[in-house]
Amino acid sequence: MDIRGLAMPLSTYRTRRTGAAKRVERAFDRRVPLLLIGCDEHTLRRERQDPWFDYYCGCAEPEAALLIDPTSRSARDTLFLDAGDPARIIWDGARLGPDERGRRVHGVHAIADKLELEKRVIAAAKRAGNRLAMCTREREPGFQSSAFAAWKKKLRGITLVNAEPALVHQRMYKDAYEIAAHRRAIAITWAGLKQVLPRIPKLRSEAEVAAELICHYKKDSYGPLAFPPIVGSAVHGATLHYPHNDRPLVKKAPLLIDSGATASGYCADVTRTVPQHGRFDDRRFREVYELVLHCNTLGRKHARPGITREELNAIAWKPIIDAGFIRHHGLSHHIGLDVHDPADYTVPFAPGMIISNEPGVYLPDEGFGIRIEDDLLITRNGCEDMTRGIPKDVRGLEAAMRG
Ligand SMILES: [Mn+2]
Repeated sequence: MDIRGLAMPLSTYRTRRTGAAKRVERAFDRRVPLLLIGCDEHTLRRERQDPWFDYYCGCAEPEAALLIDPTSRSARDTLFLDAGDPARIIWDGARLGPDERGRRVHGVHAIADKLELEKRVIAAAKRAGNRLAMCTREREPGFQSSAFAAWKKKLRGITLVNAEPALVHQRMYKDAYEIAAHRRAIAITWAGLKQVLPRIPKLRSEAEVAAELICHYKKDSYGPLAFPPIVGSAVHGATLHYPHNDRPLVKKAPLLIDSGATASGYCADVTRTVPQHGRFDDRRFREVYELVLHCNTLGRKHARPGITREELNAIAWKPIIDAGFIRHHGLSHHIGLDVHDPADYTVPFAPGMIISNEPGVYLPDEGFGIRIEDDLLITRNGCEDMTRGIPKDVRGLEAAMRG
């Protein structure tokens, strides 16, 4: 049978789990077991593996769970797999089961049947003074947060604590493998944009643009998209998270495209805004475009170790605010397995972090919105614009649209 998931070396997952156990212990002043729940079959097929679960074991099997239990004498890291129903194999394909093979493939200390999970979790929590750690968040909650809520209901007499604020300090720093995966995601994204940009004058609708992009982003591995593309023609480009992509293209109007492929689960997040006929000949649009581009340049120039997100915001948005426009969103978010990666923004930027650089001006009354979004890797001396190969100045974009 084919093994899926496990994008990183097994040693990476092991090191991450050791780091997680340490961070949880530090955060709660004692050893507390950490429980991470993998997606159920339905969510996994529709979306992707939960990023927290993926980060700590890379397991792509449905209905799995991971218990990192530093109070256990015999085995700290136990992966729980669903034995599955043999009659389903002809429908869903073979699965890795809770046996020695599953244990070896995932490089964990122990493997157990999913049916054992609740009993084992309760025993572990009891050893830790009736405490159990899981991950949850209020903004953009996702699968792990639902699991947190479900277990909170289920567990009586056990205090469920949120490990996410402690664990984000691991995910904020990307290693060489993660950076390489991010680069691949950007390369796929650019390959798609490169094909689709020159076709825009021939296409009729936002839907056609979005569908062609998705086709290119999926060609590599049929992996998930970083997020559903935002393709906003004219006034729809002024809706920050425009979800519909169903209106006709408007000749000569600006078109905002915010999209990204993934590679090994890591997300690219890139926005370009182009005139649909391929020329920046509208004076007003070009004037606002150059302003946004200037702010994007400022963001890149000042993104470096030691600067906080708020300090970078103050610098990069200033020309937009001075020109009398409104700032509707932040310049940067962390990017990783989640396109909006969970992070602690009180920590200044540091080498290994990957952040977005995305100033924008949104003018629904004038019938357009402009956002120019790059992915920056913070380096020792400043940053690397990982998306620099994707044109963003007027000449570069006009050339890209000529094909
Ligand atoms: Mn973004």
